[in-house]
Amino acid sequence: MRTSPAFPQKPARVAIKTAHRVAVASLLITGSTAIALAFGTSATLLGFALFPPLQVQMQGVVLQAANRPFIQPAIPDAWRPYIAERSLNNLTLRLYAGITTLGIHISSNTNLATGLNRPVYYREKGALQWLPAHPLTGRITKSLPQEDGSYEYEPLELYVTSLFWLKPGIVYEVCLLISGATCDADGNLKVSLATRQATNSPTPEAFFTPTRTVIVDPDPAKGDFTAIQAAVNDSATAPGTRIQINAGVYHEAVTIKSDRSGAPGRWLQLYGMPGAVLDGSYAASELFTPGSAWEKVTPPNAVNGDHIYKRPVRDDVLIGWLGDEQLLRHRDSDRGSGWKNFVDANAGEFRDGCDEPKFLVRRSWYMDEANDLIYLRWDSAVDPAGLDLTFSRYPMGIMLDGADWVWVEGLQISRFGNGPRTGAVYIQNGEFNIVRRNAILRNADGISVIWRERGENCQTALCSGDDGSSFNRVEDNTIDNGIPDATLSYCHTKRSAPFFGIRLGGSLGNSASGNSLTRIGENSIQITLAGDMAKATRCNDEESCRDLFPYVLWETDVYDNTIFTNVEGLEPDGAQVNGRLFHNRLRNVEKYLVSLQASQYGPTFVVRNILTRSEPSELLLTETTKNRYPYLHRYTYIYHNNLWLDYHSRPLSTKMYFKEFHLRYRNNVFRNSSGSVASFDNRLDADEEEYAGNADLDYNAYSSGEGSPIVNWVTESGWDDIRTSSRLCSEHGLECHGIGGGGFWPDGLSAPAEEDFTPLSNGKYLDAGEVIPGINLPYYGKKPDIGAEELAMFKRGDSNGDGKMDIGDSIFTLNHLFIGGRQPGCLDAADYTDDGKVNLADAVANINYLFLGSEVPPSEPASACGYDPTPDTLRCAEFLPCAKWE
Ligand SMILES: [Ca+2]
Ligand SMILES: [Ca+2]
Ligand SMILES: [Ca+2]
Ligand SMILES: [Ca+2]
Repeated sequence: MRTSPAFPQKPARVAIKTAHRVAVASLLITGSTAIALAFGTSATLLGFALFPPLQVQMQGVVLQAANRPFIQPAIPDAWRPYIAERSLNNLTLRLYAGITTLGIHISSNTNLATGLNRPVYYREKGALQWLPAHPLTGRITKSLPQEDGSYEYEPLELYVTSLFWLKPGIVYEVCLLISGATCDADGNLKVSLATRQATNSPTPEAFFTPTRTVIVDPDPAKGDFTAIQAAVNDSATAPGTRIQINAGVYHEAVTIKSDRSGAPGRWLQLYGMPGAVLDGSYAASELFTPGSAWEKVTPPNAVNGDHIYKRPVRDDVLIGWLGDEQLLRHRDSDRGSGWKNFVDANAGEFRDGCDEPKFLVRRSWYMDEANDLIYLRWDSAVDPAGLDLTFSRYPMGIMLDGADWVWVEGLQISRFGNGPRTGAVYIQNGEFNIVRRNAILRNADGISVIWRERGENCQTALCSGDDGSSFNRVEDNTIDNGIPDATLSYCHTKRSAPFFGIRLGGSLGNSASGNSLTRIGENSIQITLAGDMAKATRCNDEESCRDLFPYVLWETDVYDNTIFTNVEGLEPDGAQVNGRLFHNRLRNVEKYLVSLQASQYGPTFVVRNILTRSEPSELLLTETTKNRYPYLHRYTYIYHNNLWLDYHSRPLSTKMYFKEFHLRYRNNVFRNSSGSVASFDNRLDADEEEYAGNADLDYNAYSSGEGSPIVNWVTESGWDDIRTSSRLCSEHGLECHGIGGGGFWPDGLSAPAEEDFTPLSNGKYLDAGEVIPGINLPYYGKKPDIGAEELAMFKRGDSNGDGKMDIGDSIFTLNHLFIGGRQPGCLDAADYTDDGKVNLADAVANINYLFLGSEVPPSEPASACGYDPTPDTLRCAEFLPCAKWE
């Protein structure tokens, strides 16, 4: 029987690792009589919120722990617990903390079904009015494959999955409407929770003080160990140990298994000092068979001008480099069938949109595993003996196999990837691990966080870990796979090798934030269960399709990443619930900026991302091979993104081949300088009785080239080019509040060419959006602005944004200017003199006015909330005293 780390199952049937089950409230109630709830703190939630990059920390209470005790750390005074105030018969409520959000999942296997398809409301504690949380209800029906090949269907489980952005420092009440029409009626389920300001949080380093430090140094005289693995393996290496890795190149692959785990709050830390390099290279001189030489070969069907050389090797290798650039391996190297295609590019088919056969990649190579030969193809006559070739000896640089509480920081990790599952860092079935501030350069894959089931898909050596792979953090790393510009295209790299930047395929609460990714080759950041897509292609009927996705990923956050000069951007394919991709910047991504294809559950949120490219590119949503995934249920929400492109034939592409399909766009900016902005393909599959639904678009802004359609509406009867949002509204009921269309109007944003998408206070984007509870609160002015940025109102002089002007504002400004203090959330507010600069003069003018008799008040707006009347390069992103929360 399979196990699932995150999917709720009947406890009697499943042995699961429960440490990651956060703030689980299993509310087992008979009639109206509440049984005692066991309150305790959740170590797991605490761990996840350790160093909040945004605004919120949360502290939870486990209402009922499952079959393992939770570790209970001390509760900081300012934190308050979740409290369940009402409960229901045989109902399970889960509160899953995201970064700034709270996901709520409610399931029941009883006949409460009719009571569960209900909205969730929230409010600040003490407020009179309940606000609807994100208006979403989801349903998941699940089957479990049995050992004899049959399926056992669980009773219908219904989920309410809800979401809202949390405001810091506030206690919220959350209400699930069960009984009656309002939350105040008796019988509803209520929970309260507290959030905490992040600004007073300690730095990450402060969360961990090593109890013991050992030194790894290439020079035995300078350290305790000369190899990292030896330090890990040492019997004295206990939780809380920092393994300090001094400068030097370490030629090894490091494996950390569960028996070397850290402990809650006491990580096992691999801490690289400047110059510490973990290197997985296999020098050509080591790899080639001794005494051998390159030999030029001329296959009869070789492409004209190709120069092909071969040489015997002592080992199979799959990833190679020429200098610092990755040399694309022929895609069929490890399948034994590609020789013909390697030498005869004309035999290859053309991919869509590719102007070369997909198999033709100059400067590529082929591994003949059966005969231990490497073939090198060059586009000119070179002597390969003179090339600076290296290959990867190991699949993974640092493998966490079931290990928890391991922290990897400060290392350069390079030239790993020799195998089907690869990565500079590979976390498998591990929890609370942190991979932070590393330079992940020239590997096949960057960082993988995966959960791997035991059984047929598990290679024995890699399956020793626990179930579950949760609450791992991948942050502030630099990842560069070294794909050379000449081959950095979808036509060349797709399936040439597994090139991922970051792959989040773990169980619950994994995140990737603040990473910088370039020259990746395929998905920059992917959210998926390993094997999802490959399995889905074999999904031919409802029963087998359900079998393919028995596991789900909960609460995966991808935010504040920078992705530039890549083939593909974000790819949330898979079986996630509450996959959230927000505040990312993607620039110059060649093919798919955001690609959503197969997804069983949803919701997936794509919020406030900025996507730019001056050459063909697209935000591709939900295109699939016809009828490939007909049984997937999905909820996708596209809010407040800027898609700013210069020509592509289908920048925003949507096809609808889903049985249940819920796709909603709100408050986005879609711009294409020429050509259509979007295509919506409504053609029915031949064997589909009906297509699944419709995209729901409203309050979006369109601009396109003069005379270009804003939307291609595609049906069996052909393409309809729709050039105005009013026609979208009148004919399809879409975009009845949309703006734009029929022309190219880049005005209204500060400086799009410089990627400054701040709305102008007199532009079309200001206050043109729709309030989406839980998503775009707070906002400023009359309504939320359209696009990724909201222009904040402010009162000048209140530099620290606390609602009053006093000496604290000068101090705050001076701290920022001279001792590295936090930048004001609203720089315009700190610009007392409104000269477009924040400097000493502003602090001095403030002090003069407050204390020294100066009669020069701050420039307007100062007496009331307002926008900056004088345009400048300062930005006002946040000024809470002027914010609206409902
Ligand atoms: Ca606004
Ligand atoms: Ca102030
Ligand atoms: Ca100034
Ligand atoms: Ca100004």
